[in-house]
Amino acid sequence: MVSRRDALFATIAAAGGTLALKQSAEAAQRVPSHKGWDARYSGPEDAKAQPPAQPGTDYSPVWTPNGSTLPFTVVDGVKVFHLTAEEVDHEFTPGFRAKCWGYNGAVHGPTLEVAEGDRVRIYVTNKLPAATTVHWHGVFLPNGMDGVGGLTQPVIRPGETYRYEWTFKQHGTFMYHSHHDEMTQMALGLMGMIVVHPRKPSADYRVDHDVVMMLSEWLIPIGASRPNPNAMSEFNVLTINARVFPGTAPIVCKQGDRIRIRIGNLSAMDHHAIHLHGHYFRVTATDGGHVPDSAQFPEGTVLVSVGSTRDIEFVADALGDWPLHCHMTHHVMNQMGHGLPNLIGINGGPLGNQVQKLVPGYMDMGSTGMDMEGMQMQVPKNSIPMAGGPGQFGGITMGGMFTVLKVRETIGDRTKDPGWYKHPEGTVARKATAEELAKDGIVLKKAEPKTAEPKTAEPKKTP
Ligand SMILES: [Cu+2]
Repeated sequence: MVSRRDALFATIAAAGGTLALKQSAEAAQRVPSHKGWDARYSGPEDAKAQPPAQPGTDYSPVWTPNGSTLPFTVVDGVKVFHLTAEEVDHEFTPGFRAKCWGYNGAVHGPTLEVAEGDRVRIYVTNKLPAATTVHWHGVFLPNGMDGVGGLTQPVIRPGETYRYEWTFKQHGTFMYHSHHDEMTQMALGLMGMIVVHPRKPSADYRVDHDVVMMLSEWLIPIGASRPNPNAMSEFNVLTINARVFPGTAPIVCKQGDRIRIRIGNLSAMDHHAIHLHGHYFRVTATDGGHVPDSAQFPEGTVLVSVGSTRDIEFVADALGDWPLHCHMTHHVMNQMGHGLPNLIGINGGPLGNQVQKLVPGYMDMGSTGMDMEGMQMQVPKNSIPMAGGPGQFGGITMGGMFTVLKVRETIGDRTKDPGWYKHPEGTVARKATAEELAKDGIVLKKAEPKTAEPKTAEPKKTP
């Protein structure tokens, strides 16, 4: 049966004239090899554009924490988008900004959200001082739309506007990024996420909260106003959607919600092991498509390697404030956690000032680790302390690639922070009392007084 909308669209497409021709030319560029390999894959042979899918009606829109979704207009049945590459004064967390490169005034660019079968036309305007291109990472499209400077198109020079056009033939989580002077341009932030919804969502695709996360990394020397794109290691700003904790918006959900988090990684050099507390999840899709149900297995940590995406899904069944973070410990530290001299075991005490003269960068807190017991450390202008921010029980000693999954019995707006979890009486770890220790037979040894001479083992006699 042909719906009124389909008929309307067919009329518009016919009036457009060249669209059908363009699409048959595109379809001829790829053989339908995937059909039958994955039943969910609709395949590029279904190249015919469908009526533009509408958010809220044809799909449930995703949410990009600390970001936004790219708006579109519809012209003759084609969704028209406009990206402008430009310099952006970007805030990583309150008190810490840098001049980066982004799209439409944002770092990273807004999420490009469409549905399978959508015909899109994307204009890219270059307001950067250098030539650029946009590559649509993971997306099946005509070779000449792939956005690789020099290989598939001329570069977009400063001041120029280029036009990309194709029909989305697959669904899933993908990314877009500059594919010209990648080392510089991606290090400065030129990237964003692409979400393509299935045209006919089956029941198992239903989620209550569909969250988008781009992982990336930067080297921004303390006090510097721009990221250093020449870095190959020693990245000191590790971000989720270009924000560091405590500047990362929490993921808020109602107990029992089915959650999907679409994670993409366009870091320069590092993979990220994203770990979720209090829950397990399944990897349901990669940038190569849906993982068949029979191939999914439960996980607590997913490795998102550079240049890949992973969709994870789980039921948020446990109330509380649960960390979601990279498990590489240097990736949950901010600027000042890197490159410090090792002072573990050194008792600075009143000598701190003298040590400071001898050891550049010395700060007293280095001698037992990085915990500041929630104290706000004095930091240089436009920089962030090495670790996180205040929590309800003191300082949170993690920053960087860290956010919080907040599961509540009742919620309002999923995009608003509900504050810290109110723990039921008797469910929080606390200091043990002497009576409790005695009752459970725990005997604490008194610390032995320190001797001047360290004890050395008797040398073994050789027979
Ligand atoms: Cu990491």
